[in-house]
Amino acid sequence: MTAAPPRLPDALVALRDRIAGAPLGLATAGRDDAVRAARAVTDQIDDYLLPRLLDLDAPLLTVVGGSTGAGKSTLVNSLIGASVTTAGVLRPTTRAPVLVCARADLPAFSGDRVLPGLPRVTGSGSGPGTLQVVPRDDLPPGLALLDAPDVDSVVESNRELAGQLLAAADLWVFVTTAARYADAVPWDLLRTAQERGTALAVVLDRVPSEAAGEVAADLAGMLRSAGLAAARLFVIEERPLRDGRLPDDQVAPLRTWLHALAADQEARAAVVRQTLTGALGSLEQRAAGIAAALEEQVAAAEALLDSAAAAYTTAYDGIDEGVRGGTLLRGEVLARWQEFVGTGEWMRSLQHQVGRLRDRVAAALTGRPAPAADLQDALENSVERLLRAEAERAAERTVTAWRSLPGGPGLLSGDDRQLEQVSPDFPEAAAAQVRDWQGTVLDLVRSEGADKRSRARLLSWGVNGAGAVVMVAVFAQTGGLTGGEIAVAGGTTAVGQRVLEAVFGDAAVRSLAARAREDLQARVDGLLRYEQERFDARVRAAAPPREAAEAVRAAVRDLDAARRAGA
Ligand SMILES: Nc1nc2c(ncn2[C@@H]2O[C@H](COP(=O)(O)OP(=O)(O)OP(=O)(O)O)[C@@H](O)[C@H]2O)c(=O)[nH]1
Ligand SMILES: [Mg+2]
Repeated sequence: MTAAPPRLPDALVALRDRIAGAPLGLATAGRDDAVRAARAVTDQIDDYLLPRLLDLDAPLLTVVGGSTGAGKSTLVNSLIGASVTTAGVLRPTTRAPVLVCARADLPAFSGDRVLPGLPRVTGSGSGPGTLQVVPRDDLPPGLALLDAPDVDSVVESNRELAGQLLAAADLWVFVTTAARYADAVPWDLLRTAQERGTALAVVLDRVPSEAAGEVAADLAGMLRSAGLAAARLFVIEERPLRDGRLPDDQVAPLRTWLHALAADQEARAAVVRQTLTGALGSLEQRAAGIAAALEEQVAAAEALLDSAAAAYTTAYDGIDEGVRGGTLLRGEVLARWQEFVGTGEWMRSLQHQVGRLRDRVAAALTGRPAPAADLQDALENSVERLLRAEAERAAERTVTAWRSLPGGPGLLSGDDRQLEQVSPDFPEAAAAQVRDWQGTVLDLVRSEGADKRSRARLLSWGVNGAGAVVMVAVFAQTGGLTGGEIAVAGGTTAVGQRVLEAVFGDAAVRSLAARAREDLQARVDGLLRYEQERFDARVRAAAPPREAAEAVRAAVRDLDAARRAGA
């Protein structure tokens, strides 16, 4: 048995929460559109759909919207017959919307039933971000008029607010003028109205009387080709204003139409149903667009994470190769090693005389502790340098890759210089890890030498010296050196191994070196993970979770089920 479909309001709340909760933080190609769409959907659910569904009989909210300076405020004042909203010569004049309703309808609009994000103010002087509510006895109950800011404003917040208000309308009264009825932005909104089936009336304002017929016919033709033939068209001719208001004969037809709508409960309900059905129906496609953008973000996030992971895996491999391949034994380390066991010549001549060599090493270790410490220091520096160089290269590679990946540049902006380097505490952390590793190696040597026979030898050699030899053995596991270095380092390996084998036996040496290498690998892994995490964290903070798109789609399916169950 399947669960009962959710109630429509619950399904809407769930969809709203899914969409609002999904971050679209990566600057992918579809991001800006998706952010706008997400905002529009969540706003329309809160501002219009939920309040309307919860009270189907609430007064009709008629939003007067349209081009900048088209005369929207003048029209509202003229319809009421009083100056309830400010008209003016400066653009834009209307920044905070003004809602005019019958006194009896005041409770329907004074709370946060519709447009809950806009705090209500009464009286004049309302600032941006508020909704001024004006009760009037001369407006019939059942109908409210909202004077909106300009849809094509130079002020972005005005444009956004105008769009939000239109989405909250039961009925749009769209005001344009003879001069600008073909402008692009208003037509984008009219197309939206068509797509959503919003109830619509169009006012062609400020028409020179001699051109009224021609312009009205042209606009009517445009409305027809846009699929908006059902929209009522009202033509208002350009006349001198009286008290800032239009002559009554020009506004009478629109006023009569609106008042008739207010008086006819069935007609009003039909308008509500039309807009409501259209808005609900539009959600599926709008949400699908958002889900696609979420998927695009998830894919982009994966590519970004993959490129960071690849760069740091390369670093890990590079370090491992450096550790096993003997490259660490060059230069300073090699010099200290030779100092540690004696001269290179001595080493070569004694390669096959392990017993004597052991004695010699023992003497060196007990008599001169300094070379063991020097060798350890040299090893430490050399390992640190390798770690740092590889970590730095990984950071550079990641930054370079991100520059050309979708969403990448946005994550780098600001401090990519710093990201291109190792993190500030890396050198210290790496040094600490290498030192700790050396400590671990010494512990391994100590515990390996726990049986009586080896302990005696070990004690005569000193743990530090034996540890240093294990470390050298770790670094010379597979050789891999070229040219003249082979002889020296090969000898080094041989000597290192033989010295140790003489103490512990060869199986023990192999296992010691293997464990020492594993321990170092784990430390390197930890260090690099920390470095990589700087990149991963940015992606995680910006990108939606993998399941976000499916969650939106599931919410749409639930909404669909709720609509069908309610129908
Ligand atoms: N002569 C004449 N002037 C008009 C008419 N309609 C509006 N105006 C003037 O045009 C200017 C703009 O009118 P508003 O009503 O403020 O226009 P609006 O569409 O509300 O403007 P915004 O709120 O800025 O988008 C004002 O100075 C009005 O007095 C008209 O029909 N005839
Ligand atoms: Mg205005």
